[in-house]
Amino acid sequence: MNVFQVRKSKLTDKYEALIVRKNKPEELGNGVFERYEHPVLTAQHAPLHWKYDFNPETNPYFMERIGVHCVFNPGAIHLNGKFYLAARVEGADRKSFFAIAESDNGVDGFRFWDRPVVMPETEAPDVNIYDMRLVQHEDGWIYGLFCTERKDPNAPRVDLSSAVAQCGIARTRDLVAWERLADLKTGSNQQRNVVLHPEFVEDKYAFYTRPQDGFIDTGSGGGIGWGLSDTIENAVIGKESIIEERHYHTIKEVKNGQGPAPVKTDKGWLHIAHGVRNTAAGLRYVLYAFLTDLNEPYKVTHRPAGHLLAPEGIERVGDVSNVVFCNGAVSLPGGEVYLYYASSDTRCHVATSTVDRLLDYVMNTPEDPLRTHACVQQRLALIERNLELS
Ligand code: M1P
Repeated sequence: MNVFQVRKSKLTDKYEALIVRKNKPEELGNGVFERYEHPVLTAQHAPLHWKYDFNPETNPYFMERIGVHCVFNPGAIHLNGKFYLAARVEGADRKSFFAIAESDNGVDGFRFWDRPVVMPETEAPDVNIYDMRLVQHEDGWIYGLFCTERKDPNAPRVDLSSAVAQCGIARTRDLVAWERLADLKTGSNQQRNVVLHPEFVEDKYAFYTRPQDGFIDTGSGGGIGWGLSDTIENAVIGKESIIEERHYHTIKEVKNGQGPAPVKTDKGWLHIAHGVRNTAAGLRYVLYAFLTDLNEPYKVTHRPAGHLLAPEGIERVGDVSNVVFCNGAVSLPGGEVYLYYASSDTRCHVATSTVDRLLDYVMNTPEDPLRTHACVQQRLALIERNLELS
């Protein structure tokens, strides 16, 4: 066999072994959720035919022609008995695109479809698109809301980093054919982490937003926002109110953002979000949870202190280290919940739990009293109760 044949055959075997690899839950977690031994999607899950030229005449060394750098921040949905992730695939050229990976059980066996998503452009073409939130809306469509990024036209000529981020909207019935709608209009210069609420509120489409002054800094954008729009085809939010604020010396002091669309439970809407704090080593992203009222989803009813899930072990290392980020979750009719999160802008993981356990967590974890002395009192109360029992 020549180089081409040997390399192609070995790489194909390695790829297949990765796809069929089983994934085991951790033995003893924290009781709230289980992490899993392996990531569910990585750059190595990108099919070989996305990267290599399969023609021995034009690629005698079986070299990668168009590399895939990382696979992260997936949207998630459960359809017809299968789990689908709309992953953010970043090419070696730094452009992100969406691609659908499918699994029967949601924890392993994720395999990308043969072709990535072809997302139509608007009249102002996106330079980059990422972080899709998939939502099955009660109007019957599946929506994908994502960040659309274009170069900032007002940046000085020498500044080739500044961008304008806004919310792109597309809809589909099958995750294959996508209809692009107009980008969301709000009063904010920049938007990221915009999520469609799955039900109408006051007969309107409802959005969680994250207004920000600059591309990175939220500035006066004080947290997770909320707004309504009469239509989805040309969605416009007139009044945007902050419903979940960031706060000094907490896990969300620098910024926060809604994760996937919230899960409906009989106690309220269960939200997973990310919170960002500053450290000497840079920004640290963790996941946290909160509950909002069933009829008024913009009213937070329970706010457990601190993080739900923080980067651990290998999760702490990657392209943007010390980051966990979640924009996809699946909740099944039996109450099982699958949280898809990415670590360090590099790979995708799953954590499993149930609606009951997550509700117990959000409703019975005390709120952050925001001062050390009060935190010690809170912990002492637990200690005293436990000592009496032992
Ligand atoms: O690099 C961490 C994350 O940064 C951004 O999130 P946010 O707008 O909340 O800071 C996004 O670019 C996200 O994709 C990325 O994972």
